[in-house]
Amino acid sequence: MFENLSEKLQRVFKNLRGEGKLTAANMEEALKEIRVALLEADVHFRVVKQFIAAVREKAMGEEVLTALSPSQQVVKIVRDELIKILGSHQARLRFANEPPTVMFLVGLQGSGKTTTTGKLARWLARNGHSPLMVSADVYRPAARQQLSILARDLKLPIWEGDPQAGDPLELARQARREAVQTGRDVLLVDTAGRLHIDDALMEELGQLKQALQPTEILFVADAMTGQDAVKSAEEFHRRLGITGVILTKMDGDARGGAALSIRTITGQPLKFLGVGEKLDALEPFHPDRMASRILGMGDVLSLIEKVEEAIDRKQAEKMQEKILENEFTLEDFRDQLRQLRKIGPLESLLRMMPEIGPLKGMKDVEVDEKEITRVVAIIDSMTPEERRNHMIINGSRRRRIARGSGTTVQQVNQLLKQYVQAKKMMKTFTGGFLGKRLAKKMGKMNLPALPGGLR
Ligand SMILES: Nc1nc2c(ncn2[C@@H]2O[C@H](COP(=O)(O)OP(=O)(O)OP(=O)(O)O)[C@@H](O)[C@H]2O)c(=O)[nH]1
Ligand SMILES: [Mg+2]
Repeated sequence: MFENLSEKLQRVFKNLRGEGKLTAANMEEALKEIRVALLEADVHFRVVKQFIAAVREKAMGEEVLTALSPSQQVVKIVRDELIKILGSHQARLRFANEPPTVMFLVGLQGSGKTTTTGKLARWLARNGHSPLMVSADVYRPAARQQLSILARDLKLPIWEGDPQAGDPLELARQARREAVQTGRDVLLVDTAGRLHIDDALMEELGQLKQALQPTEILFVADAMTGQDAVKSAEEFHRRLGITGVILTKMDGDARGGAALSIRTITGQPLKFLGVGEKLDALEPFHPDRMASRILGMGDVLSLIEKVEEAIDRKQAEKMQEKILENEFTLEDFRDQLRQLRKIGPLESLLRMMPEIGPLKGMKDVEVDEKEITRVVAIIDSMTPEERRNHMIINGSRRRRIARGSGTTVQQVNQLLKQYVQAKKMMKTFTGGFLGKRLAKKMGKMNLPALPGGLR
């Protein structure tokens, strides 16, 4: 997602780099290109207009008569404006004063409501809540079954009710009673979708809203449908009142226009992104991170979150200390590799990283299960002393290790190289801070500090 927009914006910045200073002429040229890039990314024309006007005003304003280079100025202004249209700060889920908090997931057919109900239940459970799910989609028996299967996979509770039940209202009420009785603090209500917004659907959702007084009405939209997603969000908000949006299928080749438009057009924030079919493919939406992603800085923060979720916290802290002390040994490397297996395909993680510093070129590294097994075998064949200090592993030791692990000296060499590289990489992003190289790079771009003490 956003690849084209990223590329085009970077080209604009690059062109400006040659300019001595910002003038009305070169700025207008840049603005024209930014405008085209946004429209091509399927951003709503009203948003584009507003965006361009804001960038122009800031760029031409007195505040830019500074020592900054034109390209630096424009990157900063564009980034700030991107964050603004994306929502300025992270919009968190709200919870009722008195549990259970009721959350509806609404939207058109096939937008991802049921899947997202499961993902959200998982996310809530992992963030200190105890969700109960219910499907109020009585029109297709398979719809309720679909959520039951997800609940079973997740090992999270669902109110199934009478399989023949024909009244969504009754089902939802029963589910809330169940939530109260079993002390569940969030009730997630998956609702039926329609091909188009029609009166019957709105009527039904209106009744459900009246009866259950949800704290959140989350509009689930398929990002691939672009401006149609924005239009239906607008319509749902007008007729029902939504409290937030979840854009699904952001892993596909959506151009990103919906994500960039929805906040301005509906006035309601994006709260989560669906980034895959699996149940862990849900990310809280962070405007600043998205802006960085669009500007091609990669999404280091999301990456760190993912890594941290998979890695045992205590162990991660211990590891962080070691890295800081530069005591990250081959043994730790082996443990890290074992942990990495839990995170998922390394390539998809690497794709999220910025193209900078020691990470450059790492994107082509493919780590498969077999390789991890081999690496673990090699490290197991070392003596404890060798594992603590790789510098002592000379030629004859390498030959012995290769023999012991059933590998070749080349493979041992390769592993040692990878270890040194990993050591550098770990230093770059483990533990919630970015390495010196990234900080330096960001300093050059004159970007404001990232949240979470990332600089
Ligand atoms: N790639 C990708 N697929 C998704 C995502 N979210 C949902 N899907 C897929 O989209 C399809 C429809 O998802 P559902 O959750 O059944 O959609 P729904 O809104 O409940 O559909 P109805 O109940 O028929 O209205 C399924 O094949 C999901 O696997 C996502 O973030 N990424
Ligand atoms: Mg469904």
